[in-house]
Amino acid sequence: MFMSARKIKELMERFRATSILILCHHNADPDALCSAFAFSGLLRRLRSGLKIRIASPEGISKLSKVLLQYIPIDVSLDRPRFEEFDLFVMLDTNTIQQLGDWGEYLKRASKPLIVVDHHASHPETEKLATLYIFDEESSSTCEIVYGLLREFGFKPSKAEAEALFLGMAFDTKHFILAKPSTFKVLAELVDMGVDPQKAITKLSMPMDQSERIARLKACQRVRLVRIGDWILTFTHVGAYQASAARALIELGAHFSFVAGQDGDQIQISLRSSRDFYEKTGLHLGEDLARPLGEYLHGMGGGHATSAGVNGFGEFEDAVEYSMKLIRDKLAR
Ligand SMILES: [Mn+2]
Repeated sequence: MFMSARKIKELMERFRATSILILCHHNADPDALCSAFAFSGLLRRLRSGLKIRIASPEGISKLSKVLLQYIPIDVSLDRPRFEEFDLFVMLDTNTIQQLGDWGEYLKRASKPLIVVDHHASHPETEKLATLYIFDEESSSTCEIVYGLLREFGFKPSKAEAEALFLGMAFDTKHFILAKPSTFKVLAELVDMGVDPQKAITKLSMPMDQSERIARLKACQRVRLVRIGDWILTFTHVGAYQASAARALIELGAHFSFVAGQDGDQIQISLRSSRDFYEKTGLHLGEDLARPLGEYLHGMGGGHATSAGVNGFGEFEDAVEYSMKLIRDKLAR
């Protein structure tokens, strides 16, 4: 992290960047959206008159839409004309696959790319990025962006402070996953005028009827596998895979695998409990999602207890291969 701020400045100068495209991952969550907002503020402080566009492929999440009422952020959902920009920034996103088909446009434009992220780094992204700022220890991309603002000696505006607070609150599941460093940053943001109780209520949203049904259907179809004392769950559902995967962990599973199939395409959400990761050492992003993504001719990655895969293949086949990977890891 150290010296990252200077590298950003150097890069902007080296490429004489005057128009910058900031990209969030598809279905941008509050961390992606809020970090994009704060990062655009950082860039504007570095150089006046910059043309900055924030864009999110395949829309933004429902909760992010709610936050747009509070955060003055202009996010474009249409595919930008990549060739019009001279610098790209990718936030909270560790593979260009998470940009959907925009990833190809980004590659083809072959312009300098800054990646700021807190997910496990991906070798392909390492190759693509001109500057890769990642910190897997960080609670959120917002926390990293806050660190960058401070490295420059910039004080976030009230709106930026609030946005950063919301992104951090969201990614830490309302501070359950917060680290000591997170609380230090949060305290500073509160000093800047963020009302934590007011802010946090902006993140609660009633659950959709369709999400409830997807979660319950996923539960109904669960296949239970027990390995020693570990309870593993495998299931599939047409939508809300991530939500269903979380729900299964809340219900008591140590591990959940929820796939969604669309023709020959398959997307999989993986979650595990903290103790499962700590006692088995199985890192979902690295030990499971990445090799499974390769196996399915797609891409996978993520965190220790939360990861995702996009690829091609059949549910049964993906389950079988995952079981093999898990058994191998647990046997060690
Ligand atoms: Mn994040």
